[in-house]
Amino acid sequence: MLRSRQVVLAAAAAGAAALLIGSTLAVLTLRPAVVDSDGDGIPDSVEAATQRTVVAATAGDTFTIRSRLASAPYQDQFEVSYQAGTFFVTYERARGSDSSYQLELRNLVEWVDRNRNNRIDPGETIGVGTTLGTSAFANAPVTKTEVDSADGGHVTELSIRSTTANMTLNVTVAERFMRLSSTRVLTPMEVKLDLTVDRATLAPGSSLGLDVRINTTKRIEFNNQSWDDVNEFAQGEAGLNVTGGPTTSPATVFFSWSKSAIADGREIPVTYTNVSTGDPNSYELYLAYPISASGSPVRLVHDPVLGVDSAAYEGVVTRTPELQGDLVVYAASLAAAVFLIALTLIVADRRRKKREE
Ligand SMILES: [Ca+2]
Ligand SMILES: [Ca+2]
Ligand SMILES: [Ca+2]
Repeated sequence: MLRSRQVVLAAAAAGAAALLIGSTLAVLTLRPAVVDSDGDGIPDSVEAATQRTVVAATAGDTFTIRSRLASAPYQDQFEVSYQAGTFFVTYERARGSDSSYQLELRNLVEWVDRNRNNRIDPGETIGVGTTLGTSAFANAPVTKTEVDSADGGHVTELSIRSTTANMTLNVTVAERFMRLSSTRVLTPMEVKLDLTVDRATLAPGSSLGLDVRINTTKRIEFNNQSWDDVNEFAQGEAGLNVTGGPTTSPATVFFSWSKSAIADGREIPVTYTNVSTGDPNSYELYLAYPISASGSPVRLVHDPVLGVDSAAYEGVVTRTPELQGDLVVYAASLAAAVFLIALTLIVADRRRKKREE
């Protein structure tokens, strides 16, 4: 008697296990296949929902990039403009919150790392450095190139060569996601800035640094990890967020940079120091390129990014209807499994009672 009951229970347990495995497999196989036509790692569905329309205009030493979401339901527009060495980033959300900052490339500095912490600390800059801003970029024309990427989005490239200081700024903005390297995907919510300094002459033993001034009336926060890094579009990036509006619907724009750069073909670490200017709406940022120069000219390439934390993008990735559908299937399978176990046990129990009678 006991034996047959154990057999029935074992059978019921086996059946339930089979159902659980089956339902899990169903969840896995019912999930629609993720299609990534251009192979950049971003599914077609996400690319289509976040595709933007970019309009870039240039005039003399200025440019304006307007980027807005191509399709409803989210309204989302940001703008990156530039004039003679200074960038302006603005983002307005549909319900009124907004954020912005102004960023000026001020100086190339020469520094000696006296306390050996790899960062530029107060008192470590030497000499007069090289003035950037309008001194190097006024009347330096902006040239524009437009290309189509493999996925059908437009890619705009703007290039500026400084009149002094041997600096080149290459600006790239794309309407759809674009893979740049194995570790970097350019998102449609940002503008990439390739910054090249050619033949910087430094005193032996000193390093190169970039002095950047950020002006904003919004809240600023420096982070050791950038938005792109957190969202796995980049690796090893630091940055700053500038946030305006209420905490329930904040608007955030960012400036971020890779924590490594290339100096004369060699990878070097990049660190930053945020120095107070005395003005509450103004921040001095030093990006440090520790190279310990040998006396011969140095070529440096670094690639910061100006972008927005897009509410529309968050909306698209958090909706994920496929996953919700899968959860319904999974919950239904589990309920069916529990129901069958209960039914088996009841039936077995009744049979046992009958036999006992
Ligand atoms: Ca793709
Ligand atoms: Ca230092
Ligand atoms: Ca793409």
